[in-house]
Formats: sequence, structure tokens, C-alpha cells
Amino acid sequence: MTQADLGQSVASNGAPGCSADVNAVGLHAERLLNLYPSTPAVVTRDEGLMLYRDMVLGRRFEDKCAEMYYRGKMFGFVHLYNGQEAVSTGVIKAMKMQHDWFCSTYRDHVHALSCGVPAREVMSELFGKETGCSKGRGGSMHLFSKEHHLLGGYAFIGEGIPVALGAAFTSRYKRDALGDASSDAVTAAFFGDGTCNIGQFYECLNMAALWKLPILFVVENNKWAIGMDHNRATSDPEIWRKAAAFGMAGEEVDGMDVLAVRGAAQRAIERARAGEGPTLLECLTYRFRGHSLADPDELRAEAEKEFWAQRDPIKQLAAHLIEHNLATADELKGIDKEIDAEVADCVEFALAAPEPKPEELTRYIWAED
Ligand SMILES: Cc1ncc(C[n+]2csc(CCOP(=O)(O)OP(=O)(O)O)c2C)c(N)n1
Ligand SMILES: [Mg+2]
Repeated sequence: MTQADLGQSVASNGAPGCSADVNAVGLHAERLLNLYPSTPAVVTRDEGLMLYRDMVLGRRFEDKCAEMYYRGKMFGFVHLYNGQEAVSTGVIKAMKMQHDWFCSTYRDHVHALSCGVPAREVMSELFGKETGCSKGRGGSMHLFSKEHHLLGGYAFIGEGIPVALGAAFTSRYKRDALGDASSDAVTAAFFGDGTCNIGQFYECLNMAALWKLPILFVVENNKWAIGMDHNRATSDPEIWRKAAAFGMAGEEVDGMDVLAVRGAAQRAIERARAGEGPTLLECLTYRFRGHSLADPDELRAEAEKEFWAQRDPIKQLAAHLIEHNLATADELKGIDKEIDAEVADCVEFALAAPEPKPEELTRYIWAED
């Protein structure tokens, strides 16, 4: 399909009255431009720098993964998160580390880093080394850390949603049935726009609403499911509105703005901890690279890519911090340098780390005492 075909098919399936200009960047961009601004989080200098550091770590880590993949150090499918950092950072950093729970997809490296899994452990996992967070048996799509409450990456789309639902049910059951008043953990389940067209999504929304479970369904709507345009694949492209059918809270948010995401996440977390049940949070975002590192990314229109590149979440936060005198450009450059050193260190560590022993291939399939 050519770019002209793509524009046409979007128009033929799109909202009435959308202009030629809008078609150049697509309906997804139009939604972002028409978004009702949600109340962003107010941040202190320390919080702002923490968010900046987390997003830069995510970005630089992924860039390094691309380099290592093309140098033949990683095998299998590797899906990068560039462009979507505001979602991982905005949601996860609003939650309580090693208390709340997180569930990811195959695009999971940056979620793991935001959860606090050390970069050395994530990179080792990608190289299939024993020092990896899944002991080298999982690889890119199966990051897991009990210590950091990361319930896993999942290669099958939607597979993590019921797992997250189970974690949310556990919090509620411990508090209400077992009388543990301290059991107030909230779970965040991350998944994409394409995943919202499968059955598990609806089944889990139903149960979460029915039992008022403390869960955030975080949709990372990056417009694309491999090569399928979201607007051609779903009955109502505004995913957050599907919350109403289940009587739960729903919110759409600028997923390129970490403070907007953080604000929406804080509201949803507060509701969940107060026993008011789940939220469907739709973050409008975009992936800056192809679906996986095996995808040459020749399908998407250049104008569309340019539209979203101009809204780079890291640059937007940097501008905000400087404009509000929370940081100087030099300080931010200093953080960039520190992150580069951390990423270089994790590669060195992972390259030197041992492979799993062949005789232990099946170890960790079953829990050990
Ligand atoms: C159950 C299942 N069906 C199909 C696939 C093939 N598949 C891999 S990624 C993908 C698209 C998912 O798109 P989306 O949910 O928007 O996530 P994104 O890749 O954009 O992060 C599909 C259909 C799969 N992995 N699992
Ligand atoms: Mg998608």
C-alpha cells in the first residue's frame, strides 16, 4: 500500500468533514490536536528531574538495543519503545515502587526500567545471559522481576491483562476477605490499541468493574498494530469511551506529555486505592521506530512521523523544566551524560556475563524452594 492509498483509506473510513491537511497527518493526530486538555501534574524540581532521567534512560537504552541488535548481539524479535516514554514514566513513577504491580507486553524494556529493574539486568536478559532479570531464559519479550513487582512481558497480545486483573483481585481479596487493611496495592496493565479489539480486554474490563478492582488499564494508543491503522480496525477509535459501557471511569490523555499522563494516572490511582474501582486510561502516543527491529518502517507517511516527532516527550519535558526554572539546559545535558555512562556500563556488563549452563536449560520452569 502506498502512502496515497493509506491517506485515502483513512479518509474513506474516517470522520466526516476531515480536511486534506488532517489526512496528511491522520485522524490520530487530529484527535491529539482536539484533545480536551487534562489537568497535568504539578511537579517539584526533584520530581521533574526524576521524570526526565527516567525518560532519557528509556530512550538511550532503546537506541543502544538497536545498535546491539544490528551488531548481532540480540536474537529474535525486539520491539522498541521510542516515542512512548511519557506513558511508562508518567504512570509507573506515579505508583508505589515494590508495592504496586505492573504488567507489560512484548514492548517491555522501558516499563521494566521505570519499575526499577537495573539496566544491567534488562540488557543481560536481552543478550540471553544468566544475569538477566529472567535468568536469560525469557529474552526481550519476557522480562520479569518479582523484586520489582513486574509481572512480565507477554508475546501474545492481551495475555498480560488477565494476569494484571488477578493481581488487582489479590489486593482486594486480601483486604476485604482476609482483613488485611494494609493491602491497598494498585495494578497497572499496559497494552496497545490493537489489543483493545480482542476478547480478553472486554472480559477483564467487565470483571474489574463488577468487583471494583484497583486496576489501571493503560492503553498505549500509538495508532498502529504492526501495519494496521487503528482507525481501520475498530468500531470506535476513541477507546476510552468504551469504559462507559462498563460503568467505569475513562480518560483520554496526551501521551506525549509526561505531566498530563502523570496527572491522569494520579487521579486513577487515588480512585483505585479508595476502593472506587478501575480506570481505562487511553494515552495518545506514537512509536518513533518500526513495529520491531525487523520492520523497515516504510508504510507510515512521512508527514505523520514528522507530526509526532515534533511532540517528542523528552524535548517537551526539557522545555517545561527550563521554562519554569526547575532546571538549566546544562543540568539536563549532565543527566544525559550520566545516562549514557549507565547504558554503556550495562552493555559491558551484559557482554561479559555468563551464558546459562546447557544442563540447566529447563531450570526455572518450575518454582524452586
Ligand atoms: C494473540 C495474538 N494475536 C496476534 C499476535 C500478532 N501481533 C503481534 S504484535 C500485534 C499488534 C499489536 O498492536 P498493539 O496492541 O497496538 O501494540 P503495539 O505493537 O502498537 O505496541 C499483533 C497482532 C500476537 N502477538 N498475539
Ligand atoms: Mg499500537
